[in-house]
Amino acid sequence: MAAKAPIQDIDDDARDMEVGPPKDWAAGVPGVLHSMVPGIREMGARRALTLLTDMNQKDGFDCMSCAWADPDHRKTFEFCENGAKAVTWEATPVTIPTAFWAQNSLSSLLSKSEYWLGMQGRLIEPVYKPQGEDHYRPISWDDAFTLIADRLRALDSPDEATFYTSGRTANETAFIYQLMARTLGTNNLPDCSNMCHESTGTALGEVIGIGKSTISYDDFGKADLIIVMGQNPGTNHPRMLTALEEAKDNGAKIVAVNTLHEAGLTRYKNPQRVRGIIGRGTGLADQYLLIRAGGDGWLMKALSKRVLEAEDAAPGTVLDHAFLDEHCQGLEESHEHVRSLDEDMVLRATGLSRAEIDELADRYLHSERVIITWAMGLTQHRDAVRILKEVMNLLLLRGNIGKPGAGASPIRGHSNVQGDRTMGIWEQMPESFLSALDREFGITVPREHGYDVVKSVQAMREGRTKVWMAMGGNMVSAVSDTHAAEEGFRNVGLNVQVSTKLNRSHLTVVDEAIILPVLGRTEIDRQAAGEQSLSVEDSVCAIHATRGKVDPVSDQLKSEVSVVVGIARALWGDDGPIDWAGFEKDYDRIRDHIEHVVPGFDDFNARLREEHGFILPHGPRDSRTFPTATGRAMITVNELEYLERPPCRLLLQSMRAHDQFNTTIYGLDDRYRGIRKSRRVIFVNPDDLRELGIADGQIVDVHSEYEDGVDRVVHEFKAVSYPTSRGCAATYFPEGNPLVPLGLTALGSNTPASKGVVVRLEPVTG
Ligand SMILES: Nc1nc2c(c(=O)[nH]1)N[C@H]1C(S)=C(S)[C@@H](COP(=O)(O)OP(=O)(O)OC[C@H]3O[C@@H](n4cnc5c(=O)[nH]c(N)nc54)[C@H](O)[C@@H]3O)O[C@H]1N2
Ligand SMILES: Nc1nc2c(c(=O)[nH]1)N[C@H]1C(S)=C(S)[C@@H](COP(=O)(O)OP(=O)(O)OC[C@H]3O[C@@H](n4cnc5c(=O)[nH]c(N)nc54)[C@H](O)[C@@H]3O)O[C@H]1N2
Ligand SMILES: [Mo]
Repeated sequence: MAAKAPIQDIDDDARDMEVGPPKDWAAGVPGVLHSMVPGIREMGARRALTLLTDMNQKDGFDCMSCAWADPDHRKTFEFCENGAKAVTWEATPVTIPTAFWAQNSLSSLLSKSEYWLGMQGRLIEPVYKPQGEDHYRPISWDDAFTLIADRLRALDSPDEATFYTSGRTANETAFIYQLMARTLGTNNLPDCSNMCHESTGTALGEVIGIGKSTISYDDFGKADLIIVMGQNPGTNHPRMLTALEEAKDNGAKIVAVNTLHEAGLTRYKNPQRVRGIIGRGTGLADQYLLIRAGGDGWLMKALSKRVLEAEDAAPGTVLDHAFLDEHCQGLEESHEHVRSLDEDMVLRATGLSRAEIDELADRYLHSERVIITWAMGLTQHRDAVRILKEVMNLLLLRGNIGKPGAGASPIRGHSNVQGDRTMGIWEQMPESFLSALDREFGITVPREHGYDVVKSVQAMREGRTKVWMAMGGNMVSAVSDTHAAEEGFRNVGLNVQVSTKLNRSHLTVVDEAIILPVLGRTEIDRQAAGEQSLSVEDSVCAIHATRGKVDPVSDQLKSEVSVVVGIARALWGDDGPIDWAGFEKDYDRIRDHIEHVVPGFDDFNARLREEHGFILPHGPRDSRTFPTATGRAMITVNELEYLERPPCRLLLQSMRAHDQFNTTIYGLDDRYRGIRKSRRVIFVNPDDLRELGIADGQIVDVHSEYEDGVDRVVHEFKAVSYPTSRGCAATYFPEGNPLVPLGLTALGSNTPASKGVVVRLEPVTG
């Protein structure tokens, strides 16, 4: 195979950083060219073309780069620059040779960057690190399964084992994985969603009875107003820009609410249109609100207040009375509460002017169909759940739920994070699901809630976790408080990582560890009954098949399904109530069980084979039926928190650069923000820099401050003057994670509050 892994690591030194002006547009020709070149160079033209033309197509595979929905009318190239990077990264022909493990000790690998680790190529053989040794070495699949089963059997309690899932895992795998954990007897099923849209699930669950988006793909084209909050689609959901452009063509207005100016929200050059190639592209945001961190709940409340005042001025004409009377509860209490909202507090908490808020209120009042979309800028705050309940309050007042062109649209991150939850990956699945499992398999699964991500780190640190297993992901780098997390991981007896590529979660191990290499989305999965398809659920509850298209990079790889089955059979043999071996032969059998356990999956196998798959039922979206305790949507009263910023401190968020997928780093550039050759940047408003006496470009240490008094610090970052809102700074994740205290989490959802950390900058001299 032609390509070689890099021998040199890339040295990320803030002093090498080149800083140019941020761009005011996203995508377009450079985007697509950037996306094609590395793929073709590394994989060879044929493999690259097969993959890029099969991506997100019927009969093809689902792109793993985000959970954006597929339109019914797909284009030949239904992918974006970052999707192409994700595919290239996975489908690379570079593999890690057996000699690598003897040549590289764990201690030496720990000094390498995530970039270098990922660039070593695909993991292709199971490896094992015995206690007391500093090297992994090859182990057979059977020995690995037996060893894992032995350690699990030896536990004093099944709750000493924890089973993590990252959101790339397909529905079928997720279903049998949670079944294995629960058959063993634990609900310890943390997942990346705990760090992602958990706040969304909590808030929407309370308000409308279901934690998922209330819109379908076509609603974007029917909306009058789309408010995009706390989200950077130009980098993280690039295909969403096409939907926004189409909405604009149909007359919609777009408002961006963000702590930063993001290129992709300003202007879009569509690579599939002539206008995008040669023209200026489409201006996207009609109004851009540069909000103070964590201020979004206050903004929503201020808008609700204006809606209620408009109703007072012209009774019966502003609120959607028919909807409120028939479907909602709590309007009066909320009305009372919002009426007394302190406008000065609103201005302080949002950093916006009254005129800006009035303008958005006016837009809202004059739009019949409004969609509000959001992502991590809203969910990763201490007050996230209340912020999202205020989003819902605003939508409910004018009936913007369950009608065409309107609704709440959380945009999910990992490509199947939503589906994993539907399949039971959650430490607190409801009784209805657990009893359905019992009935279907003739077992009794535990009822006590298990650990989420933050609780599982706490359990590891306290020595309560003996076996840690991860179906994908890189939790040690993804979770907050990196050093605390590393300490926890080093306490675990056996660490089992099911992975495609090497990352730091394989290295922060002390006792025993095993890496099990698996097929990726792009690769053909051959089992006894023939080539297998899997299924995924996107952000708008659409279920469709995904099927690998190229030969696996090695014939030693197993599918994720085979890995779960291998461990389950080593634990329980073939005589128990569950036919594990049958699951592996033919994934249709897994789907038959899903059909019996999970509502909405009737006739699963047949419908999955239909052209576009199918959409899961959703009461609020389909018929304005709300599966809450009262059967009504809840308008709620929320006392919002004001995110304090002590003098000479900044509110820090950690977010994604353009050249990364979560903890996977593709390169050191962040093209749209004008940053090249280093990721060690902290973006600061020019007025804050002046006030702090720090020069643009100065090298600083960043310390976070939290009530536990621990000094959390990252060293030698370059302070760069940038259009962020006053007092609000930004850095990248995972580099910023050591600054986020483990205990700083969203109330109600326990999501690390990685978008609202109080920090101080200390200039580095010399
Ligand atoms: N290429 C690529 N695609 C991805 C990913 C990736 O890493 N790379 N990750 C995937 C995953 S798992 C996820 S969850 C999504 C994440 O998608 P995003 O949520 O877009 O990801 P972030 O980079 O965290 O961006 C957060 C945005 O919120 C803004 N923000 C921060 N704080 C606030 C605030 O208080 N209020 C407001 N209004 N805005 C705020 C930030 O400036 C930034 O624009 O993307 C998915 N897609
Ligand atoms: N400070 C800060 N922290 C954050 C965030 C933030 O915005 N700021 N965002 C949070 C969010 S939204 C999320 S979702 C989490 C992400 O947390 P995770 O999902 O745990 O992390 P990833 O980086 O997506 O995982 C990458 C690894 O997954 C493995 N992998 C890739 N493809 C496959 C596959 O097909 N199968 C298997 N088995 N393994 C595979 C590879 O080994 C790769 O190294 O991070 C969270 N952490
Ligand atoms: Mo995410």
